[in-house]
Formats: sequence, structure tokens, C-alpha cells
Amino acid sequence: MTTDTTHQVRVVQLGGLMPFVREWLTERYAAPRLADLADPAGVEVAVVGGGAKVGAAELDALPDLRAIANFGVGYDNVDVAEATRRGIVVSNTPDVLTDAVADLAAALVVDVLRGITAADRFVRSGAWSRGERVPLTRDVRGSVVGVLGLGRIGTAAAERLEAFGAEIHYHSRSRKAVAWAYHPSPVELAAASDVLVVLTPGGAGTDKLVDAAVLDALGPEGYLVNVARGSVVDEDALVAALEDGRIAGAGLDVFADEPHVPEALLRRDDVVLLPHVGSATTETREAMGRLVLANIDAFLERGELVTPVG
Ligand code: 8YV
Repeated sequence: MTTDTTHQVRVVQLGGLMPFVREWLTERYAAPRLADLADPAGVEVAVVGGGAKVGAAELDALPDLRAIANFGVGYDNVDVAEATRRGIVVSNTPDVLTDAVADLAAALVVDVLRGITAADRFVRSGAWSRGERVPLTRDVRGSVVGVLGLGRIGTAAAERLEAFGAEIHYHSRSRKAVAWAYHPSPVELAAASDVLVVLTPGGAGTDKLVDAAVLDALGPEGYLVNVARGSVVDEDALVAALEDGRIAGAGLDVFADEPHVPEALLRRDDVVLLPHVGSATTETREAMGRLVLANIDAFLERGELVTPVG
């Protein structure tokens, strides 16, 4: 497909956007995919989905770009420093997905402690009808949940788990004005926790923050839950810790190289594996889409973003 040359293309689509978002962008801005764009001149806004990488090479391909609207709260896929250097502003989709992601984080904590999906596999395998039994599991009430990264989503997840009767501890870049117990490092938080829940941003600042030392501090009775970014956990160290029984199990919605999931994890019954679905509800994805459009409109009309990053 080539672009209509009578119409100046101002908005372009990059990466894996959901079909309804593509439709909205096509209807409202006649925004083509980057691959279908005949001439990049005049493109001012790039909408980025599916965590597509945007670095110097991608920015070179769009010489008139002035804004990047990222479909997602996490923007570790975008080289913001390079964009800023070129005078390009970046927006994300905060707040609208907080509840959905916090729900999934809390659900994974309950799942790893109560063995819900493992018990589902047990029933489907016919083991229950053969008279076998599932092992007893662990109470959520009274367990210590360590939240690594007490931002908007971390706080919302902690509130949910507190309602379940869990005791909340946390580590964050800064101490917050909350009653929950603060630990000065991830290792100290892990040592105090039954379940460590990763809710930090991705990117260079948190790369492999959860390493072998943190997993060892979590210990053989401890579980890891990650709904943030795969990059925050040293995946090889996680596989090794599970294989050696140095941690009890894990609930993972994100991976280092999505959609690739290490073979060693696929084989294990003590891990819950989800395909990066933290924000994947109809309501939330639509709200994210509306926020992306609001950012594009504000930028094209007034040169401002509604939810700029940084
Ligand atoms: C999206 C996410 O699935 O918001 C984020 O940071 O990870 C998810 O909501 C992702 O951005 C895909 O576009």
C-alpha cells in the first residue's frame, strides 16, 4: 500500500497495536503503519505499541517527528534521552491501567500461595478422579508480601493484598509516607518476604535488580511474582533458583525476551506463566487507547501532551 499523496500524513503507527486502536488511528488521523508510509516527511507523531523499540535508528527514519505516544505506562522501549535530545516529547498511559495491573499482581500472589492454577491442572489431568490429592497450600492472611517498587501500581496491589490479610513490606527508590514496613534494599526486603512482588519500571536503572542474591534472600519457602518487566529479574538466576529449590515458586506475567518463555519454566508445575496480560481487559485497553488519542489531539492542537513522561 502506498499513501495518499494529497493527504499530509501527520501520525504514524509503530509496533504491535491492537486492531481497535489501529482502527481509531486510521479513522481519526488516517495514520498508516510505518511500513506502509511512502514518505516520512511531515510525520509529527508516532504511536508506539507492543513495547516496540524506538531508538536513534527509528528516530532517524522520521526526520520531522515531534512526539511519541506510547501505548503503555512503561516506556523502557523508548530511548527518551535520545528523543529529548532531538526535541521530541514522549507520552505514556498512566493511571488508567493501575487497577487492572494491580488486580493481576494480587491474583498472582494468591495463586502462588494457594496453588489455584496448579490445582486446575491437577483436576484436568484426571488425578483427582483417580483419588490423588493436591498438597496443602499457604494462607494469604499473615503472609508477608514484599512490594518491590511502591509506585501507583505497587500501592494499589499492596492495598488489595492488605484486604486479604497480608502484611505489607516494601522497598522503593525513596521511602514513602505509608505505614508499611520499609526495607533499604531489595535483598533485605526479600529476606523479610514470603512473596516478593516486582512492580518497578523497566529500563537500565532496574536491569536484573532481582538477581541470585535477592532470590537466595527470598529463600526456599519464598515466591517471586513479576508483573513489571522481564528485564528486572535475572531470568537465568530465577531458573537456577527454582531448579535448585532455593525458592518455592513464581508467578510471572513478563519475561526477558517476550514472547519467548524459557523451556525450563514451561516444564515446571511450581510456576504460573501468563502472556503479559496485566492491562489486558477490554475496559482498560480502551481507556489506554482513549488516552493515547487525547495525547495526540492535545499535541496536534496545542503542542502539548496530556500525560508526558519524566
Ligand atoms: C501493555 C504494559 O501490554 O503498560 C505497560 O507498560 O506493559 C502493558 O500495559 C504493553 O505496553 C503493550 O503495549
